[in-house]
Amino acid sequence: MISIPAVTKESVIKILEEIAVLLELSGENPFKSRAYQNAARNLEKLDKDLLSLVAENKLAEVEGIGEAINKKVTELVQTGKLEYYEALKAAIPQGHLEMLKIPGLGPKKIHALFTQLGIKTIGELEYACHENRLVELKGFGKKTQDNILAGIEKLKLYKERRLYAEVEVSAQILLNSLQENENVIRVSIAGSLRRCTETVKDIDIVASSANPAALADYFTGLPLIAAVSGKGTTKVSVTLQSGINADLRIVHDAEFPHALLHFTGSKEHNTALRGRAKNMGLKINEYGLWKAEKNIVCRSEEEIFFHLGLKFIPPELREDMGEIAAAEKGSLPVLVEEKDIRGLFHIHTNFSDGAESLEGMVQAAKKMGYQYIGISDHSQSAYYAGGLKKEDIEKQHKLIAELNKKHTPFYIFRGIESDILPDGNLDYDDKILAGFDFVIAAIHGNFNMSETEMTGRIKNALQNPYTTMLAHPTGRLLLAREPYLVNIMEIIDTAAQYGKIIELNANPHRLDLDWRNCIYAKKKGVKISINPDAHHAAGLADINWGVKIARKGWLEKTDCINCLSREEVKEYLSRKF
Ligand code: DGT
Ligand code: CA
Repeated sequence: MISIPAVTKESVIKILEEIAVLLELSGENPFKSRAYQNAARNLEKLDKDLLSLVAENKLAEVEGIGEAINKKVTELVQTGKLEYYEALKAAIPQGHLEMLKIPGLGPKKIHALFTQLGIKTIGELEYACHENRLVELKGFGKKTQDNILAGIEKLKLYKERRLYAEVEVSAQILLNSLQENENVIRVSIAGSLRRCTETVKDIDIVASSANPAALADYFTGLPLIAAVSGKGTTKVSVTLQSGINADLRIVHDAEFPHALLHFTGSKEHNTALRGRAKNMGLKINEYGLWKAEKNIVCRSEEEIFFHLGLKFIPPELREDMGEIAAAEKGSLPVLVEEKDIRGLFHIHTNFSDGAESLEGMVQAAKKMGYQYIGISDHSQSAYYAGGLKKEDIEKQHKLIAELNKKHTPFYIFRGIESDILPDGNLDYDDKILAGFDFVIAAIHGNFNMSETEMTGRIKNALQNPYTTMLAHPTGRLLLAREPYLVNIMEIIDTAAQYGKIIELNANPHRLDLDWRNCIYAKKKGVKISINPDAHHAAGLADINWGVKIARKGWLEKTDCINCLSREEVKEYLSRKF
């Protein structure tokens, strides 16, 4: 019997989207590519089972699925393969697929570079830029050439780092395996991962052991590990199958707290601690703490901080951003925890580009123990994401009223993620805006503005009486897209002046508002909403990454709007109009 690989709706959508890009890369008629994008979007919204539709030969009845695409999806579902896709992929130079990762370089431009200059790899492209070949090229110019060069530089930098969420999962697996081993006395994650930075270079682990050689053998033999680049009794360096590098430091148990403090960092925090120790007549390093050559025994990090006259500083705060002064005064924040979160705003449903029904999202949030959610599908200008028209809003509000009755005391707030138009206006007239419990204002297009223009545009939106909060304030996609030009301090000041909330988008690709600016927002009294921006039920769990970054941004539960109870949120939102 031939076994057919399992095909899911998600994998079909992904392949259709890839075909759309491959068609553009091969210079095909743009309509053809758009047809595949449309089909993918319509399948995303489909609330029927795709595999049954194919089995019943009813797929062509779905909007946006023409005869050609029907045939291809059917082939894919029935055989687990698609000849057309395989052939397209094989015909595209590998380098063109890699070039797609250069910020600001799309498939159309890559095709043009190929036909006009024969460029097949990033290296050739970089060379062509240095030779100024793009300046005179149709559709390019000096500015585009500069942007592409800057993009290549970013890509090189991006390659060295990974998203926190991606690395954390592997690190936990390593940690669990080490905790199980009899040669380990104490073990902890260290480095940027322990400090919860939004991107990390590698995994740092510190362990104490009475038998370092046996521990090194055990570690290098773990199934996750693909290659060993260094193996001694104090340090083992490996590369995981996913390409992530990991360092394990092995120390005597008496050194453990000192090594952990040192390898947690940050470097700046360590330097500041060392300076403080020196002023107190102490010496500190990764092996211990001394006063006039006499070793001071510390069994934990708490005890090291104690001898330095400091309260314990949570690892997230160790960035030399004022934490040492606060620890001295005893004024460190009581950081927000995931259990403090009472409800979630910024949730999409299949009314716009979400994959789940409204009730599906309600059930998922209830199961996670939340008291309420705030639904915010896209607004009308976001046609690419199925933005809501007036009739859709009425329909959604009717459904919310029914579900609120059915699921009492759980509560659904009626919201919208309104595009901020280029002039700073929201995407509906005041009469429609007045019908929502909350409005999230968001930039989704027209990114290429000057800093003054973009800042003015967002400030306009914040001054709108119907705006409740600002979504992903810089628009960055970590390691993929730089933020648009915006004066974030001015935005925070304006939010403070008009009593508006700023989102901390919890999607691990965004984590925007940046934690460094959370510190400033808190100082200004601006409330933060930690929002999952979920497009499917599993996306609600992204709240976890948002809480980590909120902690790193010094936020306490009183700073976060979604730590309020259902009744408090009702009261808060009703005050606004
Ligand atoms: P990453 O890996 O770039 O995401 O960030 P970290 O902080 O994990 O950096 P990494 O892996 O180079 O080093 C881990 C820790 O070791 C770092 O946070 C502090 C400590 N460390 C490393 N190099 C130095 C140094 O030159 N001076 C001091 N004081 N500490 C250092
Ligand atoms: Ca590191």
